[in-house]
Amino acid sequence: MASKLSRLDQWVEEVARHTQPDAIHWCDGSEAEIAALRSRMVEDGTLLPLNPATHPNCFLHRSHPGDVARVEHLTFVCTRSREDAGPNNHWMDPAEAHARIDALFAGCMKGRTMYVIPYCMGPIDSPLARCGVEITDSPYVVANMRMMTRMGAAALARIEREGQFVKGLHSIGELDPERRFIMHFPEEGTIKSYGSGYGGNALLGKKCHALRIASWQARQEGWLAEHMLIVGIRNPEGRTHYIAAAFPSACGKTNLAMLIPPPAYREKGWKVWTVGDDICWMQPGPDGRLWAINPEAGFFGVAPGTSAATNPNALAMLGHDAIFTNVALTADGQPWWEGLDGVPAFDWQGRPFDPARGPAAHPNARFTVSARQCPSWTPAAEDPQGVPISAIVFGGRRPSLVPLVFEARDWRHGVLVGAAMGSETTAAAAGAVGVMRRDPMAMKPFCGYHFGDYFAHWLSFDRPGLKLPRVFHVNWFRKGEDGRFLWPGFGENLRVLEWMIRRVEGEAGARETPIGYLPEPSAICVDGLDLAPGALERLLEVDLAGWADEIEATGAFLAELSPRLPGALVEEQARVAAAIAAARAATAEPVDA
Ligand code: SAT
Ligand code: MN
Repeated sequence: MASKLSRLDQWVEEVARHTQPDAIHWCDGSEAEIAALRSRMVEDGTLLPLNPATHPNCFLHRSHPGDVARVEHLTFVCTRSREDAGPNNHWMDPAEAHARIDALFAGCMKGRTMYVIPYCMGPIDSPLARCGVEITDSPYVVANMRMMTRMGAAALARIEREGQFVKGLHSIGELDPERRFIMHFPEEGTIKSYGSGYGGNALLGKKCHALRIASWQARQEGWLAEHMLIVGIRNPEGRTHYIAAAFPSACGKTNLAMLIPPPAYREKGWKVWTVGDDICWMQPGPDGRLWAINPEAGFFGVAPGTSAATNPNALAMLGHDAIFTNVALTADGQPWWEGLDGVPAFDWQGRPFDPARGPAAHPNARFTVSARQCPSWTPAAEDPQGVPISAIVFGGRRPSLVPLVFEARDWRHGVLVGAAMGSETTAAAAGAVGVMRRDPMAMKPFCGYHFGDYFAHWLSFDRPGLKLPRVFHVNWFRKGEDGRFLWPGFGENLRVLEWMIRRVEGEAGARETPIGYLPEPSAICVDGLDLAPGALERLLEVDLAGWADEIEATGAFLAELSPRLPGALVEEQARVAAAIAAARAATAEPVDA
């Protein structure tokens, strides 16, 4: 009988025959290996060494200027039945998709080395973790995967033991946007990505495996693969609560995950631990709670805006052993982006900086760094059983209407709140920025199957024996009439998390409204905070007329998922709509006195 590993060997051979690399390199994850790769990339200009005095072992990578973000219009979910991919995905028939992308792969690695990267998503001994193998012709991808996943010999050993892995084939091709596809075959556990070297398109362990393929597997196997950070918060009583929070790309997940408590909170003994900043896999444990791991081992964060004021932990972890992509450069070879002190000498394309050409760093410039370099990193991130989740938080960029925080009535309402999420678009994906779009659970670009089935899967957790987390919604991005943010955000967000934790512990009261439970303004501690007069009241008001429109829009959006939209969600939308209508009727001025 063929050994389990031979399935991998066979596939590697097959790919090599098709792509015709000059050499094949199996990555072991060793220091020697990365050192050799780095020197080669420095030699050919793929990496530029940064100032070794200020940033030892740090490098700058300048991507092709047309390859700076995820490309959703070229990203496909290729299921046998079109319906299974849902209206939330671009779909192509699997046979056609294979044929089209295989044609691009033919001979594409001639003159290049083909790297075989065995990796594990999650702590190497965790039953919640899953393995994959990425084949790529990009040494930059290898260097990034080495930080973002548990890559190399240990992962290969697990794959050998289990005989199971997700197959990911990647080539930068010609970096031609006309010859670019990111294809997913969830039924085969396969990913094929051609023509881009950018993070989410090329580091296949991340969005392609850990979200699109994993969400599909999670549904079959009864767990959840979510676009969520995981943060641990220890209160002064010494109890640590883990919170999982879903926000769209570039909406502050990394900042929230690495939050530093305001001084008064620090003095009282509050402490924040970072488990993950982007992806969360969770499943019910023997005690009925949801237990979560961060499948990643590093951070691929947005650089612009990261500063000593917004995220000191991130800044501290970026002083050594990091890769920067599309940031600007100071005259003395330090990485630079908007939000940092100092002045850039060169923009992200290496041209002398000219403000007339726009920002110096690309708005989606990124850093890649091992999670262990973060000062708030916790060894709990390596716990094979994961961490228990006390609360799930949804949020987006909503300049108006949506309050600073509210809590869902129950799980079913929480699923509706997540399904109704909306946010203004950001530079993390190609296309217009600042346009409001529905982004349920921040999974619009990442759910590997029909949203209707996805919501049904979420609802299926509402069953006897499970002790589900409370569900909240936050909005750090509410603006006043003057266009300025009403809430300071960043470290001050702990004030809102404190209310959530007190709710979880059964200590905080709440005001019941048609959209859920809200804190009274007095329940949010604002000591030491310089809020505009009346700002907190505005942040916590429920504009019933606005919400009547919002819940109607939610209903219309959900209706597009029929007939796969679960009836329970339809009922829940109707329940909230009726509650809003009743509250409006009760508060309305009598028409004739
Ligand atoms: O480019 S990634 O998808 O890896 C980052 C993001 O957009 O969240
Ligand atoms: Mn993300």
